[in-house]
Amino acid sequence: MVDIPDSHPRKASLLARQSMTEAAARGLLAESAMIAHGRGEAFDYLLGERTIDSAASAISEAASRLRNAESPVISVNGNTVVLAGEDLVRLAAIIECPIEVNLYYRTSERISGLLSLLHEQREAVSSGTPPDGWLGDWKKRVLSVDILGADADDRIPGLEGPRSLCCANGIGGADVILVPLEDGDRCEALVALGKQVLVIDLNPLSRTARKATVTIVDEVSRAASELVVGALTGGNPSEWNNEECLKDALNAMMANQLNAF
Ligand code: PTJ
Repeated sequence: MVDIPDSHPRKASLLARQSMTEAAARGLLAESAMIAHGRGEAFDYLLGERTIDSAASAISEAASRLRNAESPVISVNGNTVVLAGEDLVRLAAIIECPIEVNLYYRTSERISGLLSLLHEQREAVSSGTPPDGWLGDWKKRVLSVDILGADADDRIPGLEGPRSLCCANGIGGADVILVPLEDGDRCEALVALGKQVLVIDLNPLSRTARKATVTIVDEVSRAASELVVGALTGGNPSEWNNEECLKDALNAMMANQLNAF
């Protein structure tokens, strides 16, 4: 592990790269995970590596929808567990929903490796400090978070092969799903089932970003930490205009870069 000084302007990005590299060496990531990560980094660079106002609004909207859902679930893949697992465990504890490991490039080794990492993260979060504003028995609540994915007993209709597998008591039965870094086909298939699909994707042009119910155009670890805050403070869902949110993100990227000259 290379020691990166606090003064380094891109410390967070470099630490994320280290975590991804280590996770890849442990076999937890898809072979193309770094390509996906690099694409995300490029868009984050354009954004100025910050949470823009429209993303903050999307985060509040997503938090409200999760709070108001009947059967919410947080779906996680390799990149997401490595970059934002602990905050998503916190979010699941507050919302009282399960987390499901659901992979695009599914192998039994990766599923069990990611489930083990999530169990470790749940243990660490349960003995850590509760988020500001939390009232109650934090440890008990965190340890009650169900971590699903081992027994995929359901399928997402409209998708071929192993990527359609899911859990009936997770994604299969959910009305609202938070899916960071989702692929376009699966996002579309979930929306077609009448589910609300809340995504986190730095690329506002991706098919996922355009098909989702609410798109948070932000880096997954920043967004997950703000979702924890939003889940403890959030209000009611609104009439959400996702297209406006995507246009705002594109404008923010262009304005940010043009201002650099
Ligand atoms: O773990 P698996 O098998 O489920 O595979 C996960 C990946 C991410 C490899 C797989 O889902 C994939 O190939 O994804 P895509 O189709 O490349 O899409 C990833 C999207 O996430 C792209 O639009 C990226 O811009 C975006 N992205 C990448 N890193 C981040 C991100 N968005 C937010 N935060 C990031 N750190």
